[in-house]
Amino acid sequence: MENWNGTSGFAQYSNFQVANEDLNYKILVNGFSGNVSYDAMDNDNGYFFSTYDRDNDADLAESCAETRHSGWWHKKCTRANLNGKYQFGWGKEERNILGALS
Ligand SMILES: [Ca+2]
Repeated sequence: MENWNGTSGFAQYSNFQVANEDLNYKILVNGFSGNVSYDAMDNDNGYFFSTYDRDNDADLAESCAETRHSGWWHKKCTRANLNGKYQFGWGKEERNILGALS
């Protein structure tokens, strides 16, 4: 991944599992390694996949898929958002990567 100032980094997981449709594509992800400063996917671990028309997140006040412009394993809402807009601002750029790049 690369951020707006050209800094790049990576995150790697030794375990990455997605359940079937009956379980709303629940994600189990762990075994983080990489050169970003934290594991942003840890926030999403154990959550269900949400889309614009399937609000499966843990935020009762909003649809994270709608406000974050992405289908993702949103919790409340997310720290990593690889399907989201690649943007600087409203957010922080960290919303679109797997961890903070230094
Ligand atoms: Ca919601």
